[in-house]
Amino acid sequence: MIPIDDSPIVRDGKSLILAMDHGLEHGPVDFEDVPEKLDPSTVFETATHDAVTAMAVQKGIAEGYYPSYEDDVNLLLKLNGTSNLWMGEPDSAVNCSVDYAAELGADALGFTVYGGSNHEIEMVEEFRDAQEKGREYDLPMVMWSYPRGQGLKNDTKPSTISYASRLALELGADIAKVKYPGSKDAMAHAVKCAGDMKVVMSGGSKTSDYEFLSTVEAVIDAGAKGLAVGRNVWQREDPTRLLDALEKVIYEEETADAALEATE
Ligand code: FBP
Repeated sequence: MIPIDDSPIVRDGKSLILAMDHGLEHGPVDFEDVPEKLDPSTVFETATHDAVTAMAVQKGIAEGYYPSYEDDVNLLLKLNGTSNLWMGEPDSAVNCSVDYAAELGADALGFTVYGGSNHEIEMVEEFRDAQEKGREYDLPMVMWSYPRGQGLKNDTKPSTISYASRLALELGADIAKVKYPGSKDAMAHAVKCAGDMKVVMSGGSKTSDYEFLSTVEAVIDAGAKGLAVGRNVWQREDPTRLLDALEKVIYEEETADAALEATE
């Protein structure tokens, strides 16, 4: 962990990372209800909102679309990723080098580690190479810390999420992106396990405005430093309105009720 409060991907100590790597991770199915979002430019437009501190994409999307947005959006280059077509034990191919991410204008790096997978050892070794190379460019490293694999029946139980945040600290991440462990107390424990490293919540599948904002309110109360979210923003009809509300909950620490009322 290095100090990253001066990084462009941090605003007032917090981050809101808009993720759009789902076409690789889940496939086009995530765009079925919002087919216009298959055009990555539409999500880059959303990422120009002041609340968004970085947009997380894979190399191909960065190559093709980031040049038009580099003045308005901070780039988080996701270095590894796997498709849903892969049926083996959780693993993630390294699709982009740190050198190339820097060349593409990355402000930060992203890397998935599936702790507990039978491929954990190789994934952690790949993470080591990326993390150390990233230090040469002073690029913050966000770990998608997602314990999963044949030995893990429940990948969101409190002890698993605490382990996920601790593992990210020990391996040298600057931000750990973890799933919501089901309660504010469990999130507070995961935050504590991460020491001074920032923990952000992973969005998950789309829920109602109120349900989502209430969960974000709970994780901010628990000491988390923001959000890395995809579907709960860009699958919405009006992503800007939700980002207006998220801005209030994350940076101004308002309640979900107050944020919704103010943005109606
Ligand atoms: P969501 O907010 O849509 O859940 O996106 C966050 C994210 O980590 C994406 O970066 C990634 O594509 C997806 O979730 C992976 O989710 P999972 O591995 O749980 O299917």
